[in-house]
Amino acid sequence: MTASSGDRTSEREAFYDRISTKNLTPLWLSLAELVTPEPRSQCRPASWQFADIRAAMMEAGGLITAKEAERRVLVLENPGLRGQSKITTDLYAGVQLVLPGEVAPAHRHTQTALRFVLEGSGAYTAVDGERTIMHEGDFIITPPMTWHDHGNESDAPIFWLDGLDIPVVQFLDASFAEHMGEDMQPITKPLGDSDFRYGANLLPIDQARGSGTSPVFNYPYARTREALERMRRAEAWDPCHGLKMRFSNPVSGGHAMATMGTFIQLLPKDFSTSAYRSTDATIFAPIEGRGRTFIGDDFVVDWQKRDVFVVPSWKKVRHEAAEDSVLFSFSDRPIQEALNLFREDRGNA
Ligand code: 1HN
Repeated sequence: MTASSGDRTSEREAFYDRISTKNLTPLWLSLAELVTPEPRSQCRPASWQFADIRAAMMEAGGLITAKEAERRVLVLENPGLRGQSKITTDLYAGVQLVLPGEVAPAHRHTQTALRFVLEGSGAYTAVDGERTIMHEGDFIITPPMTWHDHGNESDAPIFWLDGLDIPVVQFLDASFAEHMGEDMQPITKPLGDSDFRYGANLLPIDQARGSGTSPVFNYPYARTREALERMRRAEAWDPCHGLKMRFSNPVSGGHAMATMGTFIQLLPKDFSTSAYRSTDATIFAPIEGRGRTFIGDDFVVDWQKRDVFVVPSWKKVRHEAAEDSVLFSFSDRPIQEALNLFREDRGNA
């Protein structure tokens, strides 16, 4: 064999050691790992059953209050990324529980958050002076640096999936956070204000193009579900996605948030999708139905409503719906699109 860049002669080793003291290191030892022909991720396919999460959360509910914890959340850690509070290489996910009568006090931070309500109805979240009531399947956003607090005035526990761009902000060293010092922020707007102002295909006449974050902050499931139901009648099925829509910012037409793309997908009973892969590792949370998803060559998830599973970058994914199913999902797609890095492979579909 001819000498490769990685062959370690004693002369080379001595050189590497010497330059190391000057904080220098040879690229030729790491180039192949840095610039790979295809994504090579530590992120692994993984899944969580809601029954397990729920049981652990109820136990957590007996150990610490939402207020003491600030946010009573169990982090969904990717098995390939343990100890890093990541569900994918650049996204965070957790499940939050607010028990009846509890509050999660007001704070704000540069990280963007999304909520997807898994179980329960009637709790509120407040974002910059406006409350919204949370229902199962609602998708709610908390834009960067907006004050937010949650409370549950209903008589049942509420559970939701939190998705945040924490690892992105960490990578950029751009984390800022503040406590308001109050359980509840002052409410200055009526319920539904941002929805009727921005969510009715109308915009204020002098509305600027905006900041990349939607002024609508609750995308209620009732309306989303109705839209999917109307579209299914047209039978406009995509072989890779069934019927998949993205949540949009009505001001820009872009994604609802700058860093995380969010999607809702209807798969009718007995629909099987064609193999698909894309560079945006994606977190899925079914909210209706039951089915099976094949990820890569050897990972199979049997999922039902409220479970969570993750598809790493560039792993082939195929869904089979055993019943009419609706899947919420999110990924870093807006970042990849903005940087011209997003790629997908639809097979021949
Ligand atoms: C956060 O602010 C919330 O507001 C949930 O509900 C999870 C995880 C890390 C940092 C901030 C929330 C969070 C979080």
